Amino acid sequence: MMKVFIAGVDGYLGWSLARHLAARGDEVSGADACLRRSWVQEMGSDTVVPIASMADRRAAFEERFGRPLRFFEGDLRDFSFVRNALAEAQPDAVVHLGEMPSAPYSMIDVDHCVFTHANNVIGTLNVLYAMRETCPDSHLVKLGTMGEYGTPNLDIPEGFFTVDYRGRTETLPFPKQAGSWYHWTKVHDSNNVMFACRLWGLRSTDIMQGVVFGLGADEKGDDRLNTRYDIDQSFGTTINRYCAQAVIGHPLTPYGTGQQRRSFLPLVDSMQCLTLAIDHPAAAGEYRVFNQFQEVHSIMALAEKVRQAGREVGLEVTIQPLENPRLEPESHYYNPDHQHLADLGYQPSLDLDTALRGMLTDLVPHRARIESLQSVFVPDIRWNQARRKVDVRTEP
Ligand code: USQ
Repeated sequence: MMKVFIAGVDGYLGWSLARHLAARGDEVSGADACLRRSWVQEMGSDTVVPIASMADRRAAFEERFGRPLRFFEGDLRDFSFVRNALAEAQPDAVVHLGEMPSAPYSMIDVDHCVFTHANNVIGTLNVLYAMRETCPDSHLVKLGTMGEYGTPNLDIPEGFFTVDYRGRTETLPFPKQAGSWYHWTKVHDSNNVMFACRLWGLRSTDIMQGVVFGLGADEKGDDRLNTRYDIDQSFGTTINRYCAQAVIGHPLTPYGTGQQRRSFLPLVDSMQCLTLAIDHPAAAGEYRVFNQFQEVHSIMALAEKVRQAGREVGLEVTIQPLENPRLEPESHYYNPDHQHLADLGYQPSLDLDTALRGMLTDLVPHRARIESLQSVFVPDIRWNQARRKVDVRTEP
């Protein structure tokens, strides 16, 4: 039995992980300001799979797992809040998922860019200082992103590579070339976490995770335990949007030529991998990096896969590429390593085609709700346009 503290326990990944760990007998605590709910509303959207209030989630959690989820409601930007929560929880592992996770949201205007930086970078610094003060031997599992690397014209190692330069050799962090203000906050976090490990002997695993997809419905059918599922341009990831589009007959929306390549993994495998990291902590003072994904695909190839999966479950799916609202290379080399998690025993739990058919089937009961939200399928946040929209949400 481990004691695990999840920062961001109300989110898509955080709530799934709380359930996953409790089901195997871990003692779970967590913090959240529940801001994700407001950000998605700000996008004019809502979770397609309805989720319960945190109070109802906790009641259902205790009924199911026979022990409470110890919940700390508050903001990671408030250092004394973080310190007090960790001092009380005394976790073996801190899983930090408590960040603003959307590239498009961070690109809306100066307010959203600055908010994303303050929220993510300051929150992480507070977690690091609070761990040093209250639980310095605890293992920090920090959620980074594959997007930290960008799409260099080189193979991408797991965090570090060895360079020969002017007759000397050194192992160095792989250069980061993030593609949005959000992705840069993760780079800044990585640097800060790496430095804290060196400075104070903290132990940390920095997870470079690919794009996650899938529904996190409760397997025993208690709706209060469901995880959210977003489909808007900021918080809905590609495959989740494609599958929702497919079930209502909306054309799939690859951006531009669709030749952008990304790494992907299902939500259940994200849980499997985070658990492997928790169960195999880094050594004291060690900062290590795991690239966490199952497979690499182009955005257009994925659209074709969703079309094929749709055909197999009786859905007529069309594809209508949209002008790319983002500034990103559409034709590029992409070959990231992912050996560390495999070495710890990660085995993909299902193949992509099976996963897609399952998602389409599971989304059919939510058709009416997707139809009512379908205006969010058309993106209007443009990377290269400066505009100011001042209602950034900083309160729940
Ligand atoms: N895309 C489309 N059509 C859509 C939505 C997206 O073509 O309807 C394209 C984007 O232009 C991009 C790619 O799909 O080329 C991925 O976009 P995404 O929205 O699925 O994912 P991204 O913005 O990269 O961010 C997501 C998560 C983020 C995480 C990241 C992992 O929101 O939290 O860090 O995936 S990674 O992509 O590896 O950086």
